[in-house]
Parts: sequence; C-alpha cells; structure tokens
Amino acid sequence: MKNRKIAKDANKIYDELDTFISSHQKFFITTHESPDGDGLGAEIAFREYLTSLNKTVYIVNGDPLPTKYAYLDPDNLILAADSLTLPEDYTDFSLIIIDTNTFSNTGGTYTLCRDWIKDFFIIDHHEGNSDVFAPNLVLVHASSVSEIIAHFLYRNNFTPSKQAATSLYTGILFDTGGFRYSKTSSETFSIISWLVSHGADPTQIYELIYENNELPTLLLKAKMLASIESHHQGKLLYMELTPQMLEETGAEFSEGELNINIPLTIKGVEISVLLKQDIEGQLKVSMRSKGDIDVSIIAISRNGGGHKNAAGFKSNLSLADTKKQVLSDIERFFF
Ligand SMILES: [Mn+2]
Repeated sequence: MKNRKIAKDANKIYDELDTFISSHQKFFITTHESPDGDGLGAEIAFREYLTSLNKTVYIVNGDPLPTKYAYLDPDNLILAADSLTLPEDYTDFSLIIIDTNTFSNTGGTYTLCRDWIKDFFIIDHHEGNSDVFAPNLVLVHASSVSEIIAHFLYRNNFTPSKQAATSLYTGILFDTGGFRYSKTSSETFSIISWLVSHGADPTQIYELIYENNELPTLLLKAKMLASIESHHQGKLLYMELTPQMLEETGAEFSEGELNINIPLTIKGVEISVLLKQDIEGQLKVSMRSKGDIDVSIIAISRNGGGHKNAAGFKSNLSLADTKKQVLSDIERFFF
C-alpha cells in the first residue's frame, strides 16, 4: 500500500512537470558541478523527450563532460556554460535543473542565467532545504534522477531511442552503485526492464563504466588509499584527493571522487570522509555513511546538501583546518 501512495504523489508532481513543459517553448537543461553519470544520463534523455515535443533545447553545464561518459553524448549536445554564446532570444528560455535542488550548485550555469532567468523547474532526488519552494519534482525515495525521469517518460508513453535508454540505464547503474545502494527498489528494477527492452545493453554499459579505466586513474586511487587515516576505532576512515595527487598522476578529478565509496567496503566502517580539491578548484568535503547515520545533518549545517547516507559541502578554510572541523563535527556520531 505504501508504494501506491508514493505512486499517487509522484503522479501529482508529474502533472506539474507536464504543465511546466507545456507552458514553455525553449529550455536550457543543466545539472550540478562535477556532473556524474546520473545527471548527464538524465539530461540526454530529457532533451530527447523535449525535442520530440518540438521544443528548443540546449544542455548547458558548468563543467565539461568527463571523458568516460563520452558515449552518452556522441553528437556533442552538451555545451559549456563558460563558452556559450547566448541565443538572441535567450530571455525566452526557462531552465530545468537536474540532480540538485540548489540552483547555485550548477556553477557556471548559475553564473550565466541567474540575472535573467524567469522560470526554472527542479528535478531531483536529494534531501536539502534550498530552492525547494521553486516548482519541483523532488522524490527523495528515488534511487536516481534518471529513475525519476524514466518513470516520467514511461508514464507519458514516450518511446526512448537506444541512446536515451542507454543514458538513463547509465544514470541508474551509477547512482545505485550497480543496483546495491539502499534506494534500489522494485520500481528501480521495473523501469530498468523497460530501458533494456528499448536497447540499453547491461553488459556493454557495465564495461563502459567499470572496465574502461585509464592507468592514471589507478595511480590516483593508490595515492588516495595511501592517505587513509582511521579514526574512532576504525568506524571512520578519512581520505584526501589533492591537486598535487592530480598533477603527479595526470588523472581526472571526477575519477578520484568515486573512490569515496572504497572505505565503506572495510568491515566495521560506518563513515567515509573525503576532502577533495581539483587543480585550481574549491576544497569540498564529501561524506558517505551506512545505516542510520545521517551525514546530511553536517552537510546542511555547513551550507551544503545531500541525503542521509551521502552528503557534502564546500569549504573556504585550508585543508588542515577543514579536516579538523569535519572530524570534530563527526564526533557527535561516536559519543
Ligand atoms: Mn543523482
């Protein structure tokens, strides 16, 4: 019965998204900084859907497409906010924000649009309290924004191309860690079945995401693992991803970020903390937890966001001071 209620609520907000789409003709689609497989896959599929309705659509992101996701965008549809020449009628465009509920998290797109955008709509699955008063489709029980959009397209009797099905499958696979994380549900698997029936190839997508790494990525992982510190009798593992590590290995920042999940594979670990900074980027803190430990409390208290088991925030302090601060914040879970 619980699922029926969720389905009913979702239908109501799917209607709101339908209304938003039908009341606009021109759209920018964007996702958060350091875009991941979920945000990117959802953008590609949602663009295809809007295009099928004869809408004008540009995908505009604050950060470039990570190399490993090039297969999601063979036609180079994803544009860079910092080098975009706005169309003459740009003020007619509305904005669809995917996989974050905070406009400012879209980085370069926020800078590009914040002064003139009249309407935007948020599609997301994260908890957090920013911008939620804007029109939105936020389903925090969903495994991924790709799952939300796949359900929405299915409900609207849309037939996805193989490319769109592949993109949405990628997003769900990525955000569920290969159908393992706690929000993986029967609804996830039923929509996965639909995507496979429209051409998403599980073996091929698995190989593209998980067996397509470059040597620098492995060398970066080695350096990050070497930085691990154990706290609270091994319940908390702390790790770093520094600009120096990126310079020494030549690896991409987005590859290093994924290593935050590795400490959770160790027996007895309840929280994984990663301090990460791209070359010339801002220092960020990412946290992952198991079970009932709600790390989003810490992220939100530091003006960040996320959900119970995965959250983060940006820091303007030095790495050493940020480390001290977050380790102190986290003590609340162990005393
Ligand atoms: Mn996501």
